[in-house]
Amino acid sequence: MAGDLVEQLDRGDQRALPRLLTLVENDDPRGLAALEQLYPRTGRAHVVGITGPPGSGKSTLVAALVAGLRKRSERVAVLAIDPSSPVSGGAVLGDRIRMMERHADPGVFVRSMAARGRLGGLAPTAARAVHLLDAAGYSTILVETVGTGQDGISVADLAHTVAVVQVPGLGDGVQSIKAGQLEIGDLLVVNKLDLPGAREVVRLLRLDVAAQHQPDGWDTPVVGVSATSGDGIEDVLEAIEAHHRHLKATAGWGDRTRRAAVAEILGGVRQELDRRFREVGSSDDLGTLVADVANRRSSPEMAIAALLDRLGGALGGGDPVGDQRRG
Ligand SMILES: Nc1nc2c(ncn2[C@@H]2O[C@H](COP(=O)(O)OP(=O)(O)OP(=O)(O)O)[C@@H](O)[C@H]2O)c(=O)[nH]1
Ligand SMILES: [Mg+2]
Repeated sequence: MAGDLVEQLDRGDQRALPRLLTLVENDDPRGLAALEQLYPRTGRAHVVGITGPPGSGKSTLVAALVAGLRKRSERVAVLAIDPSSPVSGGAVLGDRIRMMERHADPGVFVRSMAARGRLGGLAPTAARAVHLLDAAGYSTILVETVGTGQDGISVADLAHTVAVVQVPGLGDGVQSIKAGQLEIGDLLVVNKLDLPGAREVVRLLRLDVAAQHQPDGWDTPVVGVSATSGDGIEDVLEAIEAHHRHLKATAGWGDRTRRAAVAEILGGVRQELDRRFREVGSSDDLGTLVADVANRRSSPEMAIAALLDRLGGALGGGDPVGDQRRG
């Protein structure tokens, strides 16, 4: 079945894509088998993360960027992770794209994904989704995510280029920007430029950026935009493209690609370890171990070692030596 879907995708039939994404999101082995086939031909798409506080206008911005990229004949896919936080009352991204009548455009694909509470953070499920979109031939993949900084979730682990969206009225200008948020930005986008105070945020951020040391020779641009009116959208697109060119002209592209691979591999290991740990943790074995520790028949350290032993065996795909002995 996964093979059929891959074939379908190869023929350019995009109907396979939502189904493959669902399989991958559910950690279905058929989805993973399809990815196994598709992975060698991925790595071409430019992955752009759009992150920022709830209600800062990320979805509005993404919709405007999609329109701009389509004018440049780019095929664009959008992955919205944990879209539309209840706090902001922001519209679901799909609605915004539909409002722009892009739903009938085969050059645009939009998908929402819930990542919250998933083991291993943003990677690896989101990374797998990105690979599928890449394999489907989308040249730009926009990933919208609320930058909470919790759960080790970082879009910087996924994207070649990260745009951090800021808005006026968050309090004391630059001071209000969450620590760690600014640093991951390859470009800083001040949205809602039509609102009072926005130009002041641009000015302060520029001062801030100028004071920072840029080790890779990239000068982080600060771009003001009004996503609703479209004012400044071209500047954002140009900054994204300039960063793309910069990465390609330097070691940046390879560095970012390796960084994403590390996050995906380690996230995957953590996810699998967690899953197996839960299996062991809910088994009768654990009850026996707990009883032994409680009765002082065995020490907690011995129980820990016994559990780790079982996990290690499980990860190694069973115990080949033991199997041989038994077989
Ligand atoms: N004045 C003004 N309002 C804007 C602008 N861009 C977006 N908004 C409004 O801000 C609100 C939130 O916009 P969204 O695009 O949903 O924001 P978001 O960051 O995607 O929100 P979440 O996904 O819920 O975190 C909406 O009411 C938008 O209309 C802008 O440039 N100017
Ligand atoms: Mg949104």
